[in-house]
Amino acid sequence: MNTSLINARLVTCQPGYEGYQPSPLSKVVIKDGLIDAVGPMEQSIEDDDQSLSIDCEGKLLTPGFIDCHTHLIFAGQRSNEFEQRLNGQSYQDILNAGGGILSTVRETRKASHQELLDLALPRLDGLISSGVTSIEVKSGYGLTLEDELKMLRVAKDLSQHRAIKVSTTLLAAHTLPPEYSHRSDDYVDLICEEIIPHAAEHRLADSIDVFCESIGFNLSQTERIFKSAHQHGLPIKGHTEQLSNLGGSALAAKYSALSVDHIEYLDAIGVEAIARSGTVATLLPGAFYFLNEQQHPPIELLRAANVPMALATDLNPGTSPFANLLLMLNMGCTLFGLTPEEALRGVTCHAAKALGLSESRGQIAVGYEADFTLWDIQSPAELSYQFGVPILSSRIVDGVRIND
Ligand code: DI6
Ligand code: FE
Repeated sequence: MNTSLINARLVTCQPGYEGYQPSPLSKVVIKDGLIDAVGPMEQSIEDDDQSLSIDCEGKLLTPGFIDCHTHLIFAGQRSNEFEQRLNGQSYQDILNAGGGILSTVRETRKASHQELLDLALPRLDGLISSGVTSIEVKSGYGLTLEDELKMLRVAKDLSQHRAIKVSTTLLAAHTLPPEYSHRSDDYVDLICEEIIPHAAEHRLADSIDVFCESIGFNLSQTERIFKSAHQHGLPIKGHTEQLSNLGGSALAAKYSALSVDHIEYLDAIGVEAIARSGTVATLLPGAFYFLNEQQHPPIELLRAANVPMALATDLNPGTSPFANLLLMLNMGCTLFGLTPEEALRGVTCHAAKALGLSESRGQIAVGYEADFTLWDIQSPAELSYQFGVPILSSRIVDGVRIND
């Protein structure tokens, strides 16, 4: 049976001016979970007589929101470090003293699959309440073969419990685990020779990520991991230029990265490199805000080079404990100077591209997956403008209306 969404004002997020202008009252016909036809209400669109109709009552319908960068799976919390930072210690000091990412690694290693799932679901519900229908989830708090795969399995399991589509990313190269202290190349061997092959073989990862930073992995280690990813048929992403400019983004571009993320310290050469490779620039204003960073990502250069910009929560316990994608639209505009249109594209069409899904998600267009978010607002700028007002009307995933 078909489903029709009727009386919807569409913001399609297709390329071009029209993609941001709300349409007159329209109808979307859905067949087998895909968009089959789109047109104004008065135009007769061929659809099945038995079609089920969902009346959108003149509300605004966007593509389902996509949070393309999260670290949703972890145990414990780090409010103590938040206090330490406010008492004068830096994020790097805390990591060097064995805290930071490593304190979450200790907690996550101890937790079972079920415990990690139970901890993740309330956070996922936060994202869902901000209109999200697809998420990316990274590993990176296990740092052993077994614990990294455990995290990826929990991520895959989320869609058994909520109406959510999940892309998984292996981030074994998040930080050096204590057992490899002073042996970082040996840990990179483990990643390349065991963890990536296993994750690929068991289809647990859709992409491979590296934290390329002085407190993470250097350029030659990052390149080895990118090469191994490609050998196993997996695309790459990078946490690059977050705290300094190492050239990780240009390296990622050389390996046709889907996205480079954070990129506050990205320079003109890096922008040129990612523009050539068609890599998405993923902006993470939650981490910038929470760490009280001063260095802004090079928005003007990215615009001038026509680099697609995505926007995501980076939801994690250390640098962005925020389970709400609408907050990132507001922060993207207020902190980084994005326009509300750029912010909206950042969580729809460009977020889809950052996951390698630009042909199937992130736009309201024939042939695309029937994932939508229905909003009780008049203009799309309201998505970036207000925060905390309950504007979500409902989500539709694969053509099915979800009552969250
Ligand atoms: N950059 C970040 O902001 C997060 N990971 C990364 O590579 C931080 C993760 C954490 O502090 O737990
Ligand atoms: Fe991150």
